[in-house]
Amino acid sequence: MKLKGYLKKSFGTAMIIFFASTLVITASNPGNFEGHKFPELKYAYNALEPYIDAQTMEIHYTKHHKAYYTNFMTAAEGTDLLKTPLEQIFANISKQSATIRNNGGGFYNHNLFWENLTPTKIEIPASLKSAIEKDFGSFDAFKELFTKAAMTRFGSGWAWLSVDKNGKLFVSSTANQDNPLMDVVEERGTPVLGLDVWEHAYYLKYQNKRADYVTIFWNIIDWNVVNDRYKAAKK
Ligand code: MN3
Repeated sequence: MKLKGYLKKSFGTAMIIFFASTLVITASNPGNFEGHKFPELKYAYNALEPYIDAQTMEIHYTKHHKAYYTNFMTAAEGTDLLKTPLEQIFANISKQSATIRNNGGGFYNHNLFWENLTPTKIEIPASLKSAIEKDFGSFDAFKELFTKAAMTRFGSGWAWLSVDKNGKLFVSSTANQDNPLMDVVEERGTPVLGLDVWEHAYYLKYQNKRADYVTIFWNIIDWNVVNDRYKAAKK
């Protein structure tokens, strides 16, 4: 009896220590963040042809995106930013330099953009489709709004589909490399789909015809990725 009671007590103590240490680990490692990594592309440079040509993809990924990443890492060197997920940095981006804002934004936005794209046609999951229909009236109304956001962004920037703090979907556009996670933009939320409307994203194939590039975008969206992000943002 005595031994049994002792074992029971020490098991309880062990469990308390176990849970306490789990809590400490969780608190110091939000989302198990392991540092800022330059992502691998999940498809070949020519995989999105004829919609996006191989040369544009290669330059965009190896030159533009890589430069944002490198410049961000250089500016972040020796600071806590190296240990902070981009989402958290963006929430207080107004307190950071323009270098961190532009390059951290460029690094994150392109990560999201490549993940959004697919060489294989993917139908939109029914649950996401009905969420879009509920929040915009119809899928075509959403498409029209998104196209307008992409077309009317003056100069360089992005068009977004995001989830606001009430779980509602909305369309917006941001300048330069800003995004809806930043505390400096008007309409804030969690982006689930983004379109790069900088000229470097389309100029080689489409020249000045941004409208043609926005039109082909609908053929190469990975709706499963968008749906996963939507579900995560709603939690
Ligand atoms: Mn770009």
